[in-house]
Amino acid sequence: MYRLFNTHNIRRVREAGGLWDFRVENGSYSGKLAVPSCFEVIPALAAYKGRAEYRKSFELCGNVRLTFKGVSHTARVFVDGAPVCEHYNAYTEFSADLTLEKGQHEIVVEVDNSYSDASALHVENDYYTYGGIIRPLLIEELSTAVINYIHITPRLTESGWCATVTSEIESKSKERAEYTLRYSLAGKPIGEKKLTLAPDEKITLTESYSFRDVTPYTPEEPKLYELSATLYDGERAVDDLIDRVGFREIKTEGKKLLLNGKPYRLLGFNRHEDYNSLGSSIPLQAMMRDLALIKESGANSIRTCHYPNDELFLDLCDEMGILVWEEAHARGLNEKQMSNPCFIPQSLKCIEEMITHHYNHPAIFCWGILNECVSDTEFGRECYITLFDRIRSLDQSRPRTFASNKHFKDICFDTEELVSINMYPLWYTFFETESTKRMLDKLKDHVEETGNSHKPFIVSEIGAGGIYGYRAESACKWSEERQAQILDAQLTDVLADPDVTGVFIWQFSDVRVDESWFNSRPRSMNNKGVVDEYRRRKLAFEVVKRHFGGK
Ligand code: ADA
Repeated sequence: MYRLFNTHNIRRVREAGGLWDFRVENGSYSGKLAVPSCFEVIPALAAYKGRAEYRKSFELCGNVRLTFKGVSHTARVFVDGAPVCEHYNAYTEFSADLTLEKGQHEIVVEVDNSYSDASALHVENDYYTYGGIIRPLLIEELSTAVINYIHITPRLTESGWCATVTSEIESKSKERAEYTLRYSLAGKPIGEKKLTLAPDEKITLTESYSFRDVTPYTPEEPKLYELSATLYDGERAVDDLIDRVGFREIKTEGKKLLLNGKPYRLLGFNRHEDYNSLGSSIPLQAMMRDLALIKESGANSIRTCHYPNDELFLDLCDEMGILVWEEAHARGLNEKQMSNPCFIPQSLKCIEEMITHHYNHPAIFCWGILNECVSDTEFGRECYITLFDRIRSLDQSRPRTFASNKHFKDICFDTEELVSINMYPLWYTFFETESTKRMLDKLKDHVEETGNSHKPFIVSEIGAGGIYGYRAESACKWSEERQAQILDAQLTDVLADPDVTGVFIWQFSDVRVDESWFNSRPRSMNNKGVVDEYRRRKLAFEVVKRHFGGK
């Protein structure tokens, strides 16, 4: 399963899952491997870093699109021995279009999860880069033209809801042809457009429609509508694409974040895609388990630290009314790493793929970039501006932000619509350790000095470590008791401050990290979860539930 709803009635799409022939370059394993999955599910490969190869044959014919929802972290794809595409970054979708004679065709996917100068975003880090075809792979049968995406931007006007609908249509034919594109919402026709495509031409069409009698999307009532686009050649339907829309608007008004005009306070978690021995390839039932716990805690939002998430998870957030800060891939990169010539191109590509494929999710309320990167130098500032400009060129409907740890030296608060700050008072000794309130007040004063106190202010990370099952009367650091005490004190001060628009606890669950982080990460894990990697609750879970009003 790759979406929670049917995305096509005309286009034939099948999942190319199941068992593939698989081997790793160093010869330590060859056999079968499930797609999707991380290759770390094979015990012998639990710490494997390097190249691996998947191989499987399929009956294919005509215009075919191979759509990869996620390959970690570099993919090189071959069909019948010929290279067809390659892609960098584990967390965004990519595809390859082919025209094939009818018959058996062998697909080979070469995967690499090792670190090198060719990888500016997947680096040794405080989360783990797993390996493999971690998300679904689709085989799509195309006709003479294809609808690549439909983007829907709802807007509330005096006379009710309307929406701009932008579609990208691509010719897969060597002939010039005329088509009709028909839209419908929840099965009701809403409009059509005539178009002509030259051979191999790609065009975008934008229309506005009004929707008088729709129910707004709110977290309390997350009403979703299926919007479908169908492409006709005469009266013959040649392609279609169905996506979902929620009629909601995100705006800021001073320090407030407005959802459909009403102030909304974010009570959230940072959540990595890491599910104990399944790694970053998480099935629907495990996503459900996380969201059930998150909902039970009283949280109403999630930050996808530090990369775009699986769209199946975003579908669930849409359905459950859990708002999402989705983030382009980057964590804690220094000036040398941001000077890697691959850094800007790989970051821009990640942003383009993230927004192109996730644009319609009503749960996504903002786009984030460059977590704790270099936002305190002119060089770094240019990078933030370059990436934020690309976001704005792709989406004018959502605010932008980045989580800063440069605090009193940060010079980029003016480049974003939401000011977000990571802070760990009472945990890390280099922070103000007596009082979260004092630390918060100092940070807000600095934001005011930089002329950005008129914007919503979010505590994008706050928390402490606690090792599941380690109980100590001393309540020493790494005990569950101390983690619960610190989170209690932090949340008391943060939530008592009316200037704080939202808070995201670091973090939902314990996650694996690169071994180079072992000295500050017992078990080579980031142990700041309120549940451990098996989703077993720590004492801190009940503390969060009390502060977030969980039931
Ligand atoms: C930073 C970083 C997180 C994590 C956290 C921690 O704020 O953004 O990814 O590393 O610190 O656990 O210290």
